[in-house]
Amino acid sequence: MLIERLKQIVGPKGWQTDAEALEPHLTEWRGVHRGNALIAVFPASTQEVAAVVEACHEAGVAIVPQGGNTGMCAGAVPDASGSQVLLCLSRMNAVRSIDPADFSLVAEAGCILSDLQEAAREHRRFFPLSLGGEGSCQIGGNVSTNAGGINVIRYGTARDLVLGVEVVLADGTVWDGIRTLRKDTAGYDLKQLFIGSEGTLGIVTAVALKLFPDPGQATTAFLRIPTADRAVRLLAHLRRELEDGIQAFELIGATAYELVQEHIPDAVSPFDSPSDWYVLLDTAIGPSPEPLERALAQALEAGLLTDAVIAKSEAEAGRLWRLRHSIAEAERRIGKGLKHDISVPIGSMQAFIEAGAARLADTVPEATLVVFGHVGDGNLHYNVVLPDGPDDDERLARKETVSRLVYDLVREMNGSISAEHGVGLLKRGWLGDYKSATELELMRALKRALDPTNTLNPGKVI
Ligand code: FAD
Ligand code: 2HG
Ligand code: ZN
Repeated sequence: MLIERLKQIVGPKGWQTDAEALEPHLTEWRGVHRGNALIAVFPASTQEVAAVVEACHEAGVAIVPQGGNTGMCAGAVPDASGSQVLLCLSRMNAVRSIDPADFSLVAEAGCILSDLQEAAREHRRFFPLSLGGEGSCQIGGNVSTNAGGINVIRYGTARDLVLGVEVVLADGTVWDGIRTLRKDTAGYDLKQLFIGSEGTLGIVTAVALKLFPDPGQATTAFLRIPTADRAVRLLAHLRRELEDGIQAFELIGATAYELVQEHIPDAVSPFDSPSDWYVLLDTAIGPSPEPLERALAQALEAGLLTDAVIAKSEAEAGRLWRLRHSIAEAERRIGKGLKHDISVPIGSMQAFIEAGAARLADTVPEATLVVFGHVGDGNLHYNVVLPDGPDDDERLARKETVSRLVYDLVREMNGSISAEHGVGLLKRGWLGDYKSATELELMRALKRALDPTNTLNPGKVI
């Protein structure tokens, strides 16, 4: 019987069927979706993952891979049937090797992102992937969702940071694609198939990552700006003045900012009076804040900002970043808003914000807009919170209307309905409406080729 076989493969420490122990693995971060599982397995090695996958494949039972379960689109939770096997990577958390001279690191998929940042730092190297969930998300999950975060403007998304992957394929075969080569044009770049595929094409068991020279302590500034379009102009100005030394550049709308101050006890605004928009930025320009001060003074003169605070210490910078990184948590506390992690060309951002607000005010005047995001990447978190209420048919229809309105506008502006969180379960229904038939068929062909029996994370993405 499958359950007994799985227990044997992973040993006594490697499985759970107890309801209480399973609970945190069955609900996604916001509690919007809850599933059930036949069993959760916690393999300790690639060989164990391969044996688990082979056993499930032979038994015709589906597998849902789970990393830190911080994902925002219900990709890591099983369906409600109780017939799927949850495969958690948390015990595979070893750093296999760090090569400072090669600026690379090889780690198992279950390593927590902040632990990898620290491991790189110990060797005076920098691993730039950074996001609010970094204390609990795993590198396997980051790679499987092609995570973005705050440093994309300078270092790219997870995809840009991966040199190689080790993957267990749908029948249990292990593909050892761990390489630290910067150049390799021998055939298709297969690792790209698994990056961002949300566990539907293979289980990532290890990754080889790029490291960078340690840029040292960033200079952090928090700004009040009058309109969102100033953020785009300000970014262009700072990139020019600081020789592209901008490392992070985040836009925060007033509602998101107020939510944080209301719901996160230690998040305190550095400003005495409110603004419609704020920018939080990090620069990698060496220890002196002087070039940033000069560039900000010019921006003030040009009306691109109305006030600025530059952090005087690492602790102060940490407090400013806490304001930004707490937005998702603050929003979670007020309910289950409709999340739209969209992107549009940077030049269209202001038009998107204006048109979105106008259309939503017409259609759902009762909605609250929580807008923030990674401006430098053209990525906005355009979240719409409706007043509390039971999810009856009318409310569900209203939610659908809201998301369609947002996604239609995204399409009009040649954007994407998902810039960083992925599709998972929540956006699967939308993908068909916003991708071309050709793209969808290519995706299905890949899924059929790599997972013909639909063993890996069925019902997600496509
Ligand atoms: P999970 O949630 O466990 O899984 C995500 C998906 O990947 C699922 O489909 C799962 O099946 C699959 N998966 C997980 N591990 C593997 C594996 N080893 N092999 C194959 N498939 C796997 N995302 C951003 O991009 N940018 C942000 O700025 C950002 N900020 C966040 C802030 C907060 C506070 C939180 C809670 C989340 C944030 N996220 C952000 C969302 C999320 O995408 C990331 O947290 C992270 O990349 C998910 O990693 P995880 O280990 O938690 O994956
Ligand atoms: C962020 O940028 C995350 O903070 C979460 O991507 C976004 O909560 C959200 O909508
Ligand atoms: Zn984000």
